[in-house]
Amino acid sequence: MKIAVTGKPFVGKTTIFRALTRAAEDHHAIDKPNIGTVKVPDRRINYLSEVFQPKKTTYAELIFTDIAGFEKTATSLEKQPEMLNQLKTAEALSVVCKLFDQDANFSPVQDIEEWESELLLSDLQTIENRLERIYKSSKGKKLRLHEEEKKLLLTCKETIESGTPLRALKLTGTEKKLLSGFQMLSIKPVIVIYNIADNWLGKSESELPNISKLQAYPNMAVTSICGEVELEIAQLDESERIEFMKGMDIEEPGLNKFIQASYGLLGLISFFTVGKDEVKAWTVKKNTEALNAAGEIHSDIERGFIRAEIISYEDFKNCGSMSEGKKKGLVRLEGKKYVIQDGDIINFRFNV
Ligand SMILES: Nc1nc2c(ncn2[C@@H]2O[C@H](COP(=O)(O)OP(=O)(O)OP(=O)(O)O)[C@@H](O)[C@H]2O)c(=O)[nH]1
Ligand SMILES: [Mg+2]
Repeated sequence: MKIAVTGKPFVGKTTIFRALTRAAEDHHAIDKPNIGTVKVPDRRINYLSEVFQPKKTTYAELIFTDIAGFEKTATSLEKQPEMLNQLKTAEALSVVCKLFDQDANFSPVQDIEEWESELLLSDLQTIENRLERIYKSSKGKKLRLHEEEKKLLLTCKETIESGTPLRALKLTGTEKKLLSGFQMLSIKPVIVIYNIADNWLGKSESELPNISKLQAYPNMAVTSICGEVELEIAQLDESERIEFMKGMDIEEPGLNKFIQASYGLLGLISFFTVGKDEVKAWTVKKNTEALNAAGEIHSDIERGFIRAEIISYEDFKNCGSMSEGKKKGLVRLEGKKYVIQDGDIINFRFNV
């Protein structure tokens, strides 16, 4: 799962990226993004690891990319294929807004609207290109598949022309599939990150200046971070970090909030496998069935699936051990069609 860190120039994207990935340097050139992997913090994994004392503990991961800022110019994205590619191949976009410069006049709502309008322009271009190709290739004939696609694309076009991102559309499964190949930008989930000054730390997003008018669309989350402080925290070692955070009255790094918000926004959940060798978090989309979850681990487990032994994290924590869970009848046997729940601890039985 890849999330692009985007926004206007000099708003703190690279600072936040470096804090996220604990990357020491800013490597990126204008046409080359920084790419980094980030562990998804999860207290449940910490606990399971304490209980099982495994040789290896593996957290879920997200990939972040940091690209150059983009300005408001009608053709900017189309003329920057590498940047456009980074945006198109990301599952979600985060947009950083500068709120740290005390002297400046903030206009985060306008910043986000301008940023969004770049996405809309790019999508409009994609749609127009495709419509033109359909007209050309059908040569006046009405092909059923093309008609469906055309109708959907025209709806998208209308939506965009009214200034609304495609995120706002209610689409059926088939329509989503039809659109997926185009990698439209304005349909991607968005996380707004307010990069705030450190004296705003601890205040809720609604108290920040000038942000009340932000249009709320579905699949949009808002969080605030102080990029500079986060980078400082990230560069400290474990013991110094705790001291520093105490001193600043911070309970948890703001980045954790952001990472967890991203995870939720992408509709992702975790299930766990446990044992002496490894305690591991696996990432699946909500509504994934047991058989597909098994396939995430290994195709053999999917192929030879017999059943899944499952205990929820909460039940496990209340019992303290697997054998106690079994005694109390909290370890369930589930079949292929069982829908995985966030926090399930699973042992797959299989035979190949
Ligand atoms: N005071 C303050 N300064 C910050 C904060 N975050 C970033 N900066 C400063 O803002 C400047 C730009 O930060 P970058 O992280 O390079 O911004 P960017 O968005 O990656 O910039 P481009 O990649 O050039 O578009 C740097 O001088 C940072 O030190 C913050 O939270 N507080
Ligand atoms: Mg940068």
